[in-house]
Amino acid sequence: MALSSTGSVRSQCPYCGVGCGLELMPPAQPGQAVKRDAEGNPVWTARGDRQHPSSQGQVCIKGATVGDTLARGRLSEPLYRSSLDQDFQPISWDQAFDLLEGRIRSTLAAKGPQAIAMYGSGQFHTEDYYLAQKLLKGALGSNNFDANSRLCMSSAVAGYTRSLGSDGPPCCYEDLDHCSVAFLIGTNTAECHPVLFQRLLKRKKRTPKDVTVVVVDPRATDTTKAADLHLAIKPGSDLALLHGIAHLVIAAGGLDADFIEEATEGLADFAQLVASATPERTAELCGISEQQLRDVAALWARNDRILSLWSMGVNQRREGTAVVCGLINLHLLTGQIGKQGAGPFSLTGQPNAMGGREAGGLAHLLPGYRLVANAEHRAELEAAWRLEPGSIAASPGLAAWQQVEAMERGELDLWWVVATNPLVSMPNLERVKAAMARCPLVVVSDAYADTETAHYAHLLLPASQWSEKAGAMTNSERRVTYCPAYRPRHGQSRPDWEVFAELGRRLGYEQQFTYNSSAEVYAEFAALTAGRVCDVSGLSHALLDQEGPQQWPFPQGSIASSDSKRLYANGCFPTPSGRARFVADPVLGLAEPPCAVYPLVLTVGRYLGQWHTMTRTAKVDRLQTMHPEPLLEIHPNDAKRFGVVDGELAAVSSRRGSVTAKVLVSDRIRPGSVFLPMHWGFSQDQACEANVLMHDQACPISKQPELKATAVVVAPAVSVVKPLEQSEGRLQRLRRLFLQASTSEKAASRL
Ligand SMILES: Nc1nc2c(c(=O)[nH]1)N[C@H]1C(S)=C(S)[C@@H](COP(=O)(O)OP(=O)(O)OC[C@H]3O[C@@H](n4cnc5c(=O)[nH]c(N)nc54)[C@H](O)[C@@H]3O)O[C@H]1N2
Ligand SMILES: Nc1nc2c(c(=O)[nH]1)N[C@H]1C(S)=C(S)[C@@H](COP(=O)(O)OP(=O)(O)OC[C@H]3O[C@@H](n4cnc5c(=O)[nH]c(N)nc54)[C@H](O)[C@@H]3O)O[C@H]1N2
Ligand code: SF4
Ligand SMILES: [Mo]
Repeated sequence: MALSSTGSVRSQCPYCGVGCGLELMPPAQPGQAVKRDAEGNPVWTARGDRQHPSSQGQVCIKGATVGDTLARGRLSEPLYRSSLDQDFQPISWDQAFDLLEGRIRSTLAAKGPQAIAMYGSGQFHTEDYYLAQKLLKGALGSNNFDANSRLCMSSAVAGYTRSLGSDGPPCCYEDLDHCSVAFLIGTNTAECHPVLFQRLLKRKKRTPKDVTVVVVDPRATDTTKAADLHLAIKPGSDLALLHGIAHLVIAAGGLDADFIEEATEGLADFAQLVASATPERTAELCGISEQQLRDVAALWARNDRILSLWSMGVNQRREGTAVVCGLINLHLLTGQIGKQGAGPFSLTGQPNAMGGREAGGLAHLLPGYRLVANAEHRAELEAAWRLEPGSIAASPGLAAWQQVEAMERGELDLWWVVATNPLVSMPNLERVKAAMARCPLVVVSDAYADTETAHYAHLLLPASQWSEKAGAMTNSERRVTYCPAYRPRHGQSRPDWEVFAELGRRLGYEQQFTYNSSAEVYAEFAALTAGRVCDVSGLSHALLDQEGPQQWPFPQGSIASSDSKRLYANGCFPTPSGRARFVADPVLGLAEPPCAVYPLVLTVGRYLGQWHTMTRTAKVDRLQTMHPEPLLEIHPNDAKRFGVVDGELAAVSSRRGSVTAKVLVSDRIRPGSVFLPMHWGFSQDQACEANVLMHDQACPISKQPELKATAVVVAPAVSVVKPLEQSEGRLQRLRRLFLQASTSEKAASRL
């Protein structure tokens, strides 16, 4: 690990997919008292790393306060209970491994590998991801590894693959400095990718005429404040909008005929489809004026460096893949790809969801952007992993929601949840709880003790987290950063990759899982990417540590900081024909449109200062002060119609359940839509389980659930309904146990 003269270290921020560089300063600085958190644990201070090319010294409030989150409330030792109505008891790691090994062996014998599943996370390091694939898909022969990226990036993965032949965002952050139009669709960049947003905002302020900012979002957000044009479309009407824009671009002759001729296929079918997407029809479907539509289409037809940025407003949709392809269609139509300042740029959610895709971390993937369904790909990995031919099953495993359905049917005997908190983040939560309660062994590996999912687990495994384990992460612009272990491991916690490796050895794969360090794991993974789109075969922990973060492709023999800024600059795409494809999908709209009983569309998203299920951000006082509670955003007309009052409680109900939240009346949201944050799960004091309300319908191609829209009704709430009254006994017991554990740990974790 490269140490500076002040003892500071460099890493990548472990929150969002911008992947800013952080410089971490040790708790003891010369002439100053040791900095400690509220529990007395020493705290490393974070600031922006000026040497990191992606963020150039910038950070947001989450990155800046990450040091405060690392020691408090941690899970310190393995805990076990044989049934959910019992208390957890501490056990040793040895006992935990015996239990896991025994149950895996008996499950394999009784039901076969398909009865085992792991649900992982874009917050893994690449090494964790890679060994999880080797263990599940290789050693156990179960492709049932999926990650929370299924709820996040899988429509982007599917859309890129369908349109361009492979996953892989073709753009880079520098494109924000060069684009003439920034087309932001379904992204609240200001709150969710703040450092990128600030970069765009700075440019916009400096030279307002150089860049036109378009934001497509049913809500006015902090992002729309920077917009020249805000299209507050009806929720779920994005594909209609994109087709409507294509119609006008074609009508205006704004096509890039040379690019289309040389580098694409399928225009005829697409043009035929969008011929009916007339401006009148589009404006009507989207709930915007025809003039607004024409203004935006004129920007596309001008054919001048268009960068589109998107995230969950697009991906989390029953037609998520179709919307991604619809957006890429516009880039193909206008030749806006592979050039400086142009391209379809998916903003990644989590810090290493990109690395996860590279490592094959979804149920249909294998490491190196390979596919489970491809016999050659399977054979390549079986050979590399020294496994018998045929060891890797030929069909994709269970995707996230399918894992829940399999538990419901009693088909899963072991569900292992690692680095994600599905009892806040999955849709249709009551169904997930009931399904988990049926599963004979639920294992949860987490850094923290008090996650909602732990309440439905039998075995809790303490994970060493970022800062305590060395590994690599890839950010949205394909840049890989080495993240060193700069703090001691908490209590008995272990890095996830180490746990997977030990289990692999115990299951009889001694040769395949013997590693002395995560650097060896990375080296093995990197070699497997040679010749693939995501080639990182020239990277190693040592190179990244010495030379700093690097973008891929980075084949063996590459020189550090070589130009890998953009993919497809030569107009050649990794499809069989070498051409990118126009995709002609008809418009479907929302899976659960509003109706007479549930007349509003609820959308669920994020606040700037909270991270997902708050296991980390709830531990930072500044962030709690910023967002002390969840608020139901509702338009004044709707507030009046449903009789709810600003600052008072409302009940929000869908076909699946009900939650209460304080009302925020605001004309920033479209009439007919309401918004709730996703963050407050049932164990928070201000619990508001938004995902109890959400349906589980998913995009048939990407299998990504429509977490952005469900039909609800709102009414004044007469009293505060205390969430999950009945599970309070268990909740309190868990808290007590974890409090005991964290007190004893405090002393141990002092430097
Ligand atoms: N502060 C913070 N930052 C984060 C995270 C966090 O938890 N907190 N999480 C990270 C992760 S994993 C992710 S995936 C990203 C998510 O980043 P974003 O996708 O930017 O965040 P969201 O708030 O989920 O949703 C974005 C916007 O989609 C809009 N939307 C809803 N329905 C529609 C629709 O039908 N069409 C369109 N066009 N827009 C719609 C919502 O109004 C919302 O403003 O953020 C990352 N960054
Ligand atoms: N309605 C609705 N639902 C949503 C969304 C939405 O926009 N709307 N967004 C979806 C999206 S995009 C996402 S990404 C998900 C996020 O949802 P989750 O993945 O459930 O959220 P996190 O709180 O990030 O959970 C990560 C967990 O990993 C733990 N952890 C951190 N580091 C480590 C480690 O190194 N090892 C281990 N073992 N554990 C660790 C943390 O303590 C935490 O419990 O939510 C999804 N759910
Ligand atoms: S923008 Fe994202 S990566 Fe950068 S500091 Fe904030 S949370 Fe971390
Ligand atoms: Mo995400």
